Amino acid sequence: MPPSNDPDVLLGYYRKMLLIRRFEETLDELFRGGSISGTTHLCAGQEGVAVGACAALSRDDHVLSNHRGHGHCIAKGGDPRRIMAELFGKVDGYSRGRGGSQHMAHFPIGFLGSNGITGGTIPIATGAALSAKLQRTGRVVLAFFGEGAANQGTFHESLNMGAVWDLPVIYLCENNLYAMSTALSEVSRITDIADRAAAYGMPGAVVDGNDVLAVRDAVAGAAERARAGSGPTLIEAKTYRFYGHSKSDPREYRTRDEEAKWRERDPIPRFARWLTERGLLDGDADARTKQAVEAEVRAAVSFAEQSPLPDASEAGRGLFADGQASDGG
Ligand SMILES: Cc1ncc(C[n+]2csc(CCOP(=O)(O)OP(=O)(O)O)c2C)c(N)n1
Repeated sequence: MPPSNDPDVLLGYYRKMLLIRRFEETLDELFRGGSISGTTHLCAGQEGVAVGACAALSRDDHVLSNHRGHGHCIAKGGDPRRIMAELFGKVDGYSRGRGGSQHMAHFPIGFLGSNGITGGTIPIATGAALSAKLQRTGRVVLAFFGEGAANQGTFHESLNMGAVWDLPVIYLCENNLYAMSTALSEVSRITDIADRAAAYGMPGAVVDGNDVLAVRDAVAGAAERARAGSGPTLIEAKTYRFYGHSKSDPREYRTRDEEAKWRERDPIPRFARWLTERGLLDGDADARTKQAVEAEVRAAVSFAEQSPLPDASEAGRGLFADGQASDGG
């Protein structure tokens, strides 16, 4: 079924992108203020990819997310309160406070987990797609990963296997130009990761990652192909992260001028303009949406602050496949 262009659906994408943006900006403030420890990788600037991709999937479909995963989780239907509680290390977090930013999962919404291992999502998604195929669940699996991860050996092995077995998997590369401080141009003779699809005999497509509808439509096409039993697709979404790689990154490897140019392509105001031009959004509705989003993020922070710390006896739970493994709950 092609994606819906019902006004409420479209406004829903806008709201979700705003929610992810405010969630990430708030996290940045909380880290700077010392309320949260550890590290984090913010996805501000890349909301169009998360929301567009998840809009093309059903709740039952599976998503694998990387270290830059808060937006993926929210886009797949994750509750910002529980994501925030996980970041605070509290018991109401998706991993009961033991995983933090890079290790949360919630199986009921098809979020099979974020993953701190660069490239780690790619083989797991391939395995989940093999399971879906063998069990005939009709599910599609989507792996998010960066262009840096596309140079891991597991990228090549997994895509080859996914293609040979016609698995229902979508490999979605978020090319934000830099892997930590390394520009793609320093480590690849090609500029489009999607070109590699030809080597495995699957379709490859480049899409504007800052255009939520372009991402949605590309993923919808790939999902249809996967469900029809025709195998995987590699989609490369060109995008940009507005913050540094992680919490402490002075961004010396890129210019402020380049950053300003990408800010002009910010997926959120861009989609707001698109909605406004079609009479679907006006100033009042925009202000109301932003207020509601702000309230939702504030509520997530209060929820996380009030949630208890886990009991010390839980520290070892979910570490081993001992029957007490995490339920992804
Ligand atoms: C196997 C492995 N090697 C190295 C790292 C350190 N590391 C963390 S994020 C990152 C860069 C990932 O870049 P990319 O895949 O492009 O994603 P982005 O951060 O740009 O979203 C690296 C090298 C890691 N986490 N895992």
